[in-house]
Amino acid sequence: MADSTELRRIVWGAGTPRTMRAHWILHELGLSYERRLVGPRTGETETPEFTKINPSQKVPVLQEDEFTLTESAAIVTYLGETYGASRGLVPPAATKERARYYQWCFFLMMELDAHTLYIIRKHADLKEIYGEAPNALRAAEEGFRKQVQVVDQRLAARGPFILGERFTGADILLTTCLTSAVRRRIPLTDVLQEYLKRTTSRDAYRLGQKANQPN
Ligand SMILES: N[C@@H](CCC(=O)N[C@@H](CS)C(=O)NCC(=O)O)C(=O)O
Repeated sequence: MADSTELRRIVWGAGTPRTMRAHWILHELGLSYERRLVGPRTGETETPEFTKINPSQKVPVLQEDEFTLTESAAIVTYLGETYGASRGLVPPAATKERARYYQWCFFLMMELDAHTLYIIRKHADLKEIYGEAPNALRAAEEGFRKQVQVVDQRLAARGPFILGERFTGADILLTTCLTSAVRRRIPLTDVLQEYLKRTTSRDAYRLGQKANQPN
């Protein structure tokens, strides 16, 4: 584990499944950090101070001294690799296992998060802001149901976690996608519900959830 005792570490953002990913991995690693409870659509991500930190005006953001990192999957992978390699939170670089880790991370971020759940969130819950888009909504829901079957089959065949025996950063990404789906009342198979019970019963999940409270 890299020595992190001298670093000032800050997580910007709380209250969403994507910010949860940063809080959760930090609790898996037992690393101390400060929280800045900036919330989306509050105007707080649009201040000049925050825009300097993340020009895309989005959370989460991780800072370690002068180093600033955005994108929840990148934050999980960076922290997991830097401080959690001995626990296998991210498989070793330049191995087939790492390639498989990336495969699942990119799949989850594109197929379950950006292309589907985020579209559903924007054009259902937040339609007052982003507008109604029934066709996009239907396609997103269908897309989610289809792609989540791939995860279901993988877990049924090669679980208990998405890479097999070991819990990794990819499980943080998957769990937070599935909890979003549950919130949107998208039905999940028994395999996925069992998986969620397994990952959300971790102490670090509970602590991360507490830290992810917006106030
Ligand atoms: N791909 C980014 C997405 C980040 C993102 O969309 N964050 C939302 C909250 S979940 C946000 O900050 N939205 C602010 C806004 O759109 O005003 C990640 O995974 O970190």
